[in-house]
Amino acid sequence: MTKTAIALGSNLGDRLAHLRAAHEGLASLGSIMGVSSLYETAPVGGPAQERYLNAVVLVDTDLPALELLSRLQEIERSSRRVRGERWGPRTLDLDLVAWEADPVSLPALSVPHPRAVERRFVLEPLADVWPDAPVAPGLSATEALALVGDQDVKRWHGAWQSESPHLGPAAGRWVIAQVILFLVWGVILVATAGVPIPAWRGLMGGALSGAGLILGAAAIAALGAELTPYPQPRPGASLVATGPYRLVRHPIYGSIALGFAGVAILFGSLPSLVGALAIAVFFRSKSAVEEQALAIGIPDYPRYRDSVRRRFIPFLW
Ligand code: A4P
Ligand code: MG
Repeated sequence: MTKTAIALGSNLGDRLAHLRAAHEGLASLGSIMGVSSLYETAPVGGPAQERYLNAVVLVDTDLPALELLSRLQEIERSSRRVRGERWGPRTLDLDLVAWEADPVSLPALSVPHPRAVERRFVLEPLADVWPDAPVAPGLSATEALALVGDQDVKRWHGAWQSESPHLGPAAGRWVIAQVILFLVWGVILVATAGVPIPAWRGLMGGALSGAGLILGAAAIAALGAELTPYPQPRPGASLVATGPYRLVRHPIYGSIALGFAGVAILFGSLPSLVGALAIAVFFRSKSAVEEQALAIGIPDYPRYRDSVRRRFIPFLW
């Protein structure tokens, strides 16, 4: 049995589904000894292309080297991999990056993979599951990792083979930051509210908060069971592409920002109005993070996002 690290990469089609299919295929080559976290990575080399999902799977296998390579290529073909431009986009790439055996350098196969040592998208997941993996003579994955620069590599939490990748502890931090922001906003409002309320402020503030309320209620109704307490999709969630706003959580954020602005106007509090603007900016950042998770778990999401530009408040933002 030879412990062997296989690097998985995909940046075409349903990337996560391709990686999951590869994981299943690899299980037929021996026994799976470890599965790294999932990483979303900027493309390295080749033409301008979409971001990759990368991971590493450790397999203990009896297969001879070239037989193993051809089985990997067979798995790539079952994900309809088409070999075009070098380093071009691909549904699935399986590279043999390192093993617990002598290095080989054949025309069709070099192990360790000659470029593994300079690529964070290989080394980070590899170090997750096999920190001592030999990636070059006398160099382990962890040592090589300390030498490579800060390439754009983002780690996702969760067992990607079966569950939706998620933000991990960062999700909770976003929620806590939001609660604190709301509380601070409330304190500022109480401290600076102006009464009595003249009619124009009542009308304008009331109309804005009312619009926020309607927008929020419609968005919650449209999301139904897909509404999440945390900024990440539910396992097995599907894209909500119907209903009045046809959007994910953004109309709820838009409605809260609108509502807060309305209340600030109602009570004539300029600081709270500025606070409502800050809340809008906060929601924009939070939703950008959420969209990254959605783009992994729901492959239709990026196309959908490009087709719906004003996702927070229809016609406005
Ligand atoms: N080959 C030789 N050694 C190996 C090995 N250790 N494992 C030969 C697998 N194959 C090996 O590979 C070309 C030939 O390499 C194979 O026929 C095999 O005999 P390929 O998969 O047909 O083509 P390729 O993958 O485009 O070429 P190459 O040079 O292997 O590309 P790389 O180095 O694999 O890079 N950016 C990000 N963020 N994430 C990625 O996953 N992947 C690449 C591909 C580029 N940029 C990327 C990513
Ligand atoms: Mg390859």
